[in-house]
Amino acid sequence: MRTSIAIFALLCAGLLTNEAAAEETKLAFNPTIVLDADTANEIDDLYAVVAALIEPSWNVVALNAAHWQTSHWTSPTSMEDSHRLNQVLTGHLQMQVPTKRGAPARMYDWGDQAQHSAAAYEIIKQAHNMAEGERLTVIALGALTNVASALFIDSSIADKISLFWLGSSYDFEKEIMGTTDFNCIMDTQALHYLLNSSVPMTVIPVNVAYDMQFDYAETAQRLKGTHPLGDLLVDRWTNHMDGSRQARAIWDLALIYAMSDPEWIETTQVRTSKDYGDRDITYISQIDGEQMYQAFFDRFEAYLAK
Ligand SMILES: [Ca+2]
Repeated sequence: MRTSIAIFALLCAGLLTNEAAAEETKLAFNPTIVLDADTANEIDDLYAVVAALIEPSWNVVALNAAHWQTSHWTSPTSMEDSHRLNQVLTGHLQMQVPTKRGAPARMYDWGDQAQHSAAAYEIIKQAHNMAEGERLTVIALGALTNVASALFIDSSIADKISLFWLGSSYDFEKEIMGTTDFNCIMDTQALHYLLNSSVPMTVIPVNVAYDMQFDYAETAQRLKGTHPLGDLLVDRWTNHMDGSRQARAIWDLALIYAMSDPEWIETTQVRTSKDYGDRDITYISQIDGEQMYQAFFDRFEAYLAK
């Protein structure tokens, strides 16, 4: 009798552990989404924007352009370049998603720190359009300028948005957050403004996103000739200033698939240090990069076949 009670207890414990694990990996968010991308910066944003736009369960209500003006290798018009490329992508997909210009540079250092852009005001508008108790999902794939500026202009949206972002690094063993990666340093004012806010944040750090690698030969073979958009995605890789790489992380896409396919990830709740907001963040701590990699081609082909 005692043995069966013990076995029953163990079974229950196992069940609870599994349930707890499932609960831990679940990323809850409203499918009403503003996507904010520094599309012209690298290669990965294009793949991520396409994946988000063709995700059938999502409703992308606006596609914002972000700058990377702080970088040493920026173009003179980084935000505008992203904006134009966003329009090219929606054009290829024949989608009427509104494209909004974001900040042309990082937030100001003092006074009215906000960059007053169409993208920032779009986030505010869409946040207030949400039903009572619902939060707009904001996915940021670059500098956080547009999101932080929206919050600076209208602090009431802290209760109306949830932020999902690729950025920072995190050492899960030593519990140390790093903020010297590209997306952090493009706007440290914006990063600290959001860390010190109550906006819920879910973050995929660059060291985790790195686990999804695309192979150039396979990417070209699967995409080239499928559609002008497939050609564009391959040409972007070839023509980028470091286009000679045979494999590369498609960073931003990892966040999109972490959200759409949470069974491929694990998450960890992190309490940031006092100098980084002293707040809770959901960190994506592991991904199944191979599943994500293959999913992109399968879903792109399925979308074109429709
Ligand atoms: Ca990006």
